[in-house]
Amino acid sequence: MEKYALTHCRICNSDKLYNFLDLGSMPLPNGFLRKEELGGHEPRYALGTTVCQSCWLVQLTRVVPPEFMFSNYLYIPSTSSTMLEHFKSMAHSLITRFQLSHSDLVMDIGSNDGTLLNFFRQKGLPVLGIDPASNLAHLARMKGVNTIDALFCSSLSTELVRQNVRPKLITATNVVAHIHNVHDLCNGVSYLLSDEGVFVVEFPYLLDLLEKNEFDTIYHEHLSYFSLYPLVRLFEMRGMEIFDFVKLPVHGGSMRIFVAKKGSKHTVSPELQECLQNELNQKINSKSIYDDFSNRVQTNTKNLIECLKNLKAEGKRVIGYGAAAKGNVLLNFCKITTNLVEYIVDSIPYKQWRFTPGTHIPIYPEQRLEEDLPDYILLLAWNFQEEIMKKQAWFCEKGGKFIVAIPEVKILS
Ligand code: JHZ
Repeated sequence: MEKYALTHCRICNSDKLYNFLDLGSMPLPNGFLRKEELGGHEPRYALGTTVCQSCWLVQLTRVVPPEFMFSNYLYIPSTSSTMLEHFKSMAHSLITRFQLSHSDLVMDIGSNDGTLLNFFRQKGLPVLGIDPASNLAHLARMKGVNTIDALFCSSLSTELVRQNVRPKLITATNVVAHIHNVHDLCNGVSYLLSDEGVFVVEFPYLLDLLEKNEFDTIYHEHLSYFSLYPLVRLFEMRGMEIFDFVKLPVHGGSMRIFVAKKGSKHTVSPELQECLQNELNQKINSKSIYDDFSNRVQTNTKNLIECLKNLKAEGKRVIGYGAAAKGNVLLNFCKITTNLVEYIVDSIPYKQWRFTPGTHIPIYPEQRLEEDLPDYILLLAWNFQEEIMKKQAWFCEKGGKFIVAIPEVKILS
């Protein structure tokens, strides 16, 4: 058996898996390297996608153990004003919608540096974060956000209940896709949650990923790519139900779902059925939607390589913006190294002065751009296009141009 191979769907256990886009083998996309690590061995892991032909959950064909990826994690959403605003409005709208009071505990799974919980804390609510990355848990505690550094699982939940921890609200933003045993997650949440409590989950939405060719968001950390259809089945299997959802613009198109224990007071939104029907109308339950996506990805990436090669031939200088994990997928898949992109600028101090995994492109602070003035910027963090282009408006004023590769190659000035 191939190492880490997925043999059965993680939701419905079916073995009827249909493989579609194969991105080859590449290093972990958050595996940034220090200069002294450059000559060393860099482990690579296969990256392929498959869809379950029973519940239609899209998932990776291999499951890299979480401890390889999350014990010292470099992803911090709070460095972006878009995400800060997003988390602030999320906290405030949840407090209002569920009439949370000062005695209601809010728990966040995958709490990162505590940014989301801090907005609840500032409104006087007790909070508890759970995150396996001890570097991030430390940052959260410095903000006053009580955090346990551990992977969330049902045994942790049993321990917390023993200590009388009963959250009224549990949040999980961009983390459920990281979890292999989603049944254990649901068991843990259901056991912990107070009877009328709500579990709020945010994830990049599969239909957006497919429609907008966001193939670079497919990487080892993201084991699942959710639509509502398989999630309804998952929660039903665990005695819970989705009662509402909201579509969100973040991360290229996301979905926020509201989940409660079956039989709770929360009424199911009539729009839920419409959304499920729309997913079926879009044919998420057919092989063709996945094959078409795969073909578009091959064409678009070929176009990007050609565009960069042409610019190079014209003597133009191209750099990258945002050493995002997704950017590393794009660079590795297209085999773009310093031959086509000289360096990358990024605002996160942890990433600066390191090198991109696999492609070994150096990463510098954003200020480098002002001192250097290249001709083109390849926008690797395309999900922050508006924020970045606004911040660097001077670059276009001086004649510089941006290249975006998703949904398809375009030059912006
Ligand atoms: P960003 C993460 O993916 C990881 P990534 C994770 N696995 C997940 O699920 C998804 O998000 C949703 C930089 N930047 O946030 C910062 C600037 O330099 O899209 C980041 O390195 N200047 C949890 O890694 C990168 O861009 C700026 O002004 O793909 C963006 O990475 C801004 C706004 C960002 O996540």
